[in-house]
Amino acid sequence: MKIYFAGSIRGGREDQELYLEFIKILSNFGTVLTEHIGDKSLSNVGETIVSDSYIYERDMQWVRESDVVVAEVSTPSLGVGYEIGQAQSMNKSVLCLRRTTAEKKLSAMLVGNAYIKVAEYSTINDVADILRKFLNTI
Ligand code: 6IA
Repeated sequence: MKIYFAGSIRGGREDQELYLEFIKILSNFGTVLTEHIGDKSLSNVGETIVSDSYIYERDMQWVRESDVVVAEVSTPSLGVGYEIGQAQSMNKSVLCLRRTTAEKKLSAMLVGNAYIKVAEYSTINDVADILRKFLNTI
């Protein structure tokens, strides 16, 4: 299974260590195409060696190739929101995960969207359970 994991970059890197945990769990279910999301050295400026258009084309190709898109949405990110919308238009399965303690309320574009599954979690053990249940249905 090819998994596209989406998490905030320019939206803010506060949850970078959490993304790393997600990627570790997701790797048990298949190939995570976007391992860089958990990379500590990737700042909120993003990858500096490659151009924005290279990143855009590459990431959209990975969304096309993926079987499922899993997004951590606690830190609001325009890029993550865009990827989720594109994934929906490509008929991909989409799961969004949000910490119960996240500061901002999640956008109605996701919460009010019947196509997208949104799950809340408190601990990383909850994440493992939610992912197992969701990915085993794909
Ligand atoms: O708006 P954001 O930067 O928070 O968007 C984050 C999402 O878009 C992630 O899920 C990534 O898949 C994708 N993305 C956005 N920017 C990048 C990036 N570098 N490197 C990898 N993936 C990205 C940013 C810019 C750089 C050339 C300076």
